[in-house]
Amino acid sequence: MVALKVSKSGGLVVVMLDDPPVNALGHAVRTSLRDIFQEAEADKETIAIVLGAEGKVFCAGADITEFNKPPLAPVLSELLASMDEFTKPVVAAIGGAALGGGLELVLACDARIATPKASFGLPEVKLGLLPGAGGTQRLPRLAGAVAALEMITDGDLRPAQTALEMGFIDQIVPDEDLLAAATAMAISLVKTGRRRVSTGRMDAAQWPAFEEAAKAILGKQPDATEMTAIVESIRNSFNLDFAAGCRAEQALFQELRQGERSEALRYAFFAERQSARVEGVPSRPESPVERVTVIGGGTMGAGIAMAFANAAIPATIIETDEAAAARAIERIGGIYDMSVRRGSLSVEGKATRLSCIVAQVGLDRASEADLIVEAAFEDMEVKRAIFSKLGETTRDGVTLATNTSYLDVDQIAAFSGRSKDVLGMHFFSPANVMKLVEIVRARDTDPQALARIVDVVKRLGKIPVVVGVCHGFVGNRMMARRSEQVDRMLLEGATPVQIDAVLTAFGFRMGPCAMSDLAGLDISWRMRKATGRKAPIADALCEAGRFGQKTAGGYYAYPEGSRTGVTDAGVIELMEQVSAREGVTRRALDDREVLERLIYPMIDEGARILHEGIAARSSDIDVIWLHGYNWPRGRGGPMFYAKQVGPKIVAQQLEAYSAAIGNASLRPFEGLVELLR
Ligand code: T1G
Repeated sequence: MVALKVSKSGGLVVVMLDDPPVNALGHAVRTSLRDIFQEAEADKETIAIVLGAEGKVFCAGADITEFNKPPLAPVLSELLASMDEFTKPVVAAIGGAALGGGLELVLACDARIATPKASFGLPEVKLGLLPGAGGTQRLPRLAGAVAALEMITDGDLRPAQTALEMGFIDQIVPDEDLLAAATAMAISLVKTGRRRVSTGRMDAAQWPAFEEAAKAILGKQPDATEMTAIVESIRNSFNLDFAAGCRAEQALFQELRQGERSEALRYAFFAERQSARVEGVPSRPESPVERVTVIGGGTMGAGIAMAFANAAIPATIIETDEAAAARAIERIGGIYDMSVRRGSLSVEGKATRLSCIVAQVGLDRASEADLIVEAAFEDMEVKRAIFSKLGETTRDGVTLATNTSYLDVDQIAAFSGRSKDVLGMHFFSPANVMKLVEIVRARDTDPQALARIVDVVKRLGKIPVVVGVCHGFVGNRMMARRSEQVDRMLLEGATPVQIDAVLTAFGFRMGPCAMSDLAGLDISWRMRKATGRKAPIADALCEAGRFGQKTAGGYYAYPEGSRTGVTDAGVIELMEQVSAREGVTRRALDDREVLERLIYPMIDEGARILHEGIAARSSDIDVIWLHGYNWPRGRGGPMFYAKQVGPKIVAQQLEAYSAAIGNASLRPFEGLVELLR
């Protein structure tokens, strides 16, 4: 039997899912399950079935790779519906994660026995879908409508104990007793008869609480089509009988499966898992990182040390003097205190993590670690002093990483005299929270050094993306193209409100003007001055002392310390003056032009980055934008979006805007269409 291990003894058939790595219910597995169930049902000697699984994951649900194609029979909903016709009980023995269709499979069984390691979830919502094999009909009938709604709309895991309290599993037993307990339950059901999830309608008494909960959830995410579908489907469990409810659920599922949003979310799921695979780099390092030293205990350094401590990897912060070292520990303590107050960390958890961090003075103390991450001031002379010292004082094979966000990593590597051990680890602020790490592969970086860093970034629970050396690497380099157009469009007549509204309507949590005000306009002003680049509007704001929230005014005004910007007539006036000075006649820009001029130049830069080999795959670029720059997940990423819009359209529009405003920098890269085909 493909992907199944089957054994028979004394009228009992034990079916073990066995399709590593996650027992996904692909076509072959579904076909085998159908065949073995039919065989067992027809076999007079068989009295009951126990369904278990090999491996740490019980079943990750439907095979997501099949969703881009029309479904092949038997589809899961049909297979599970056929189980309702059986005359013999089926008992699930769950010793790992039962997710999506995997949970729906066990809900279609007569009883569910789990171990403490088991967990349960319906994460379809994270793929822009709803459960499509009876989950929205069976779970409410077992756990109640409100509890089911919460579980299906948040898509998060529930541990076995919670599942028992919610009422959709029957028993928790130790690992070693799982099969025996499931067998005992099966035998007892042979005597008492099958237990089916009721095919009747939901108890109407639950309706008011359900409607109230549904209203709250829909209010929070009005655009998430899958949320509306989930609510509608659970509503059907009140208004339709079971079979009709399942048919309606399947129709909603197929509709969402073919939608752009789910396609983008599924793409993101696989892109995130693929980014850790790097050509020429071993998937397992010979010597994994066991302890780290972080040079600099400022905002980034402290966040980086916390990221390691949160993964129980000891971190030593190196500072220039005792006071700075004490400040670093104090800053970290303060951040953990906030988490404790918010209830996302226990007091014990804080103590454990803090015990993983020490702060010391002097670069000589750095050599104990097998990875050193430099997070000092963004100045090449500071990098030279640190890396030449580290090159002398640390042993061969210790990986030396720089957290620079734009400086030349090859040059920094040369300072150390050990360039094979040097690379970039570009964390995003706050480093203890943001999931992305852009790993910058320098000219001479040893593949083993890369393997160690890709491995340790995954152990931090973060997403590694390996990129080449260029100014701003991938993310900031593409962001620069967007910022250039922000300034240009403000010069031509757009307003900060319009630009931010267009991008938030597209799905970003914050627009570029509000984001610059939050980060501080003076940071990029300093960089422009250092590299001789101009941004007439932003430069004028900075010359007027408007650095953003920190000066109570940037693109917006922030009266009385508020953190929400309001339009400032003074800014509009200043922009009109700069336009006049620059000889630009202001005009009204429509939202489509604003959106396309914000996003298409980034896509163009992404194509250049691919062409230069700075990024290995367009999906890597998308992962960087999803996890480093809050690109809306339901849009997949800039390169994925380009494919949805059509690379030809992107190139044509860039050509058109370049001609219309006489701005050569908007001209598309000649290889764009071919590269994104
Ligand atoms: N389909 C296809 N491939 C899958 C898969 C799935 N459901 N789940 C994982 N993989 C691949 C993954 O791409 C990777 O491949 C490898 O397995 C290991 O995964 C009808 C509609 C189970 C918690 O959303 O959350 O059921 O990169 O690296 O960290 O209602 O995978 O090695 O080539 O993530 O140990 C709903 C998705 C489907 C669960 C394991 N199910 N999976 O995490 O390993 S929709 C999900 C996960 C559905 C029904 C509906 C995690 C995991 P590769 P991994 P992990």
